[in-house]
Amino acid sequence: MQIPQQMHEQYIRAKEIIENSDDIKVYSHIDCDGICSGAILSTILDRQNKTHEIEFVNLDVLDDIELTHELTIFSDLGSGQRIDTKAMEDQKIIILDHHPPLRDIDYCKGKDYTYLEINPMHHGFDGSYDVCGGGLCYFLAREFGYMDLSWIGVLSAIGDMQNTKTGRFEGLNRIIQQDAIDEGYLEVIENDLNIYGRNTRPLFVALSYFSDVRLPITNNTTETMAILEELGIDEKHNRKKLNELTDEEKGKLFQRLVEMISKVVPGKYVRYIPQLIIGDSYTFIKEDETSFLRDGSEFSTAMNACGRNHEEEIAMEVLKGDRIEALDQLEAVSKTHRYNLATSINKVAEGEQSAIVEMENLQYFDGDGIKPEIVGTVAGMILGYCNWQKPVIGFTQTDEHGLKVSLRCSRLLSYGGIHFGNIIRKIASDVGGSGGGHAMACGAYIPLEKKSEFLERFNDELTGKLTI
Ligand SMILES: [Mn+2]
Repeated sequence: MQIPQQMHEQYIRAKEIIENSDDIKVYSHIDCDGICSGAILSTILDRQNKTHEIEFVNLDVLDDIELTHELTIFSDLGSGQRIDTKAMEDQKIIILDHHPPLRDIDYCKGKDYTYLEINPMHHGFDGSYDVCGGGLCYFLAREFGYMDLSWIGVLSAIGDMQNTKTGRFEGLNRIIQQDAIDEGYLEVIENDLNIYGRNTRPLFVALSYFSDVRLPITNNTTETMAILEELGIDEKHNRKKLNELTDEEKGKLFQRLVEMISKVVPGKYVRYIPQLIIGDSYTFIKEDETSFLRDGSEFSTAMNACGRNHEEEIAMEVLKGDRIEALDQLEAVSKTHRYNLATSINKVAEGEQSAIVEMENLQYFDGDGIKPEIVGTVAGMILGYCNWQKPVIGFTQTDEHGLKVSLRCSRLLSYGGIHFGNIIRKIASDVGGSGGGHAMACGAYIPLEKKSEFLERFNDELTGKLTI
């Protein structure tokens, strides 16, 4: 795998533009991918002695934005927004984005300002699986010779769920992964047993969060302990973490999970079972053995926690190398985040009466009082309490007139071919809102009074699509 010639030429051009600019502003997205993008760009600019400003934003503030600097760089966003309507002569714009582009590759021609958009979709790649924002920024770093930033590119791709379809990286992501291995930052174990919490959670706890399918072990640590003891993996006074298991122990646990899942999934899904529990694992080997930064998934969760709590600067400082003050702050943010999630889940699923309402083809809950930033994560965790064969939708009010909608579903549904990101985009726009996202994790903003209409249309849209 190589960067195509035309794309590489764009990077050479981007490097020149940066070298010839002094007053630089970066806009990046507020999630793990966007934060990684910002950290990579900021490191490049620091090393080039370029003063710069970074702002992490939501997509909605970018349309018709005033450009205030000589050079404005947009990372992990920009391709889908009208960011250059107010561009003045001699201003410069660089976009590094993997989302569907509004403009084609020749758009830059004949403009009186400099416009350079690097988007993998202009070069025949898939922005969901081949490369994401952080990866695109890393290729710029690579052009400057900064291969040591490759691990941040890998982290961005994990955070962006680029590996969900096959359990491994594909396309341009393979280049980034290889650089990170060659530079001594990354170890990849292919087809590893993949259960979230590898480095920080006792395995019996990690297993109890299994929610793609409702199993006897889901939310049941008594059961997970019993199984681990029976398999000879754990003893009462010696509870292990996943990273402490031998290959043989991982094999036994894999077998048992496959048996359990096979009993409850319809035939159509049986062939996808291994994908639920097997995938490449990513270890950042320069991080401390016991740190949550050592495992790619756990590190990316911490980055997302910062985004959801508007603490992107802390996340960026950790990425840029601060392992003292910023790391303490990062732990504090993660802790608050976990506490907020737990209280929200308690409210929705564990109270006297479950707040989950089931319709024919979907289920939903009203997340009254749940912050819009975390309603999606809550929906994902709620899956373990409801019917995995239907998506779960969470609502929460953003202001007097607006509703944030978040959808999560079992990975099995998306492996089965359904893409909820596309469905939610359509239904949201039908009711006067906007939305989009991944196959199994997506969201929308809709007018408050359109909630029932949204639910009805969504439910109708799914008729026949979830048949098993
Ligand atoms: Mn992204």
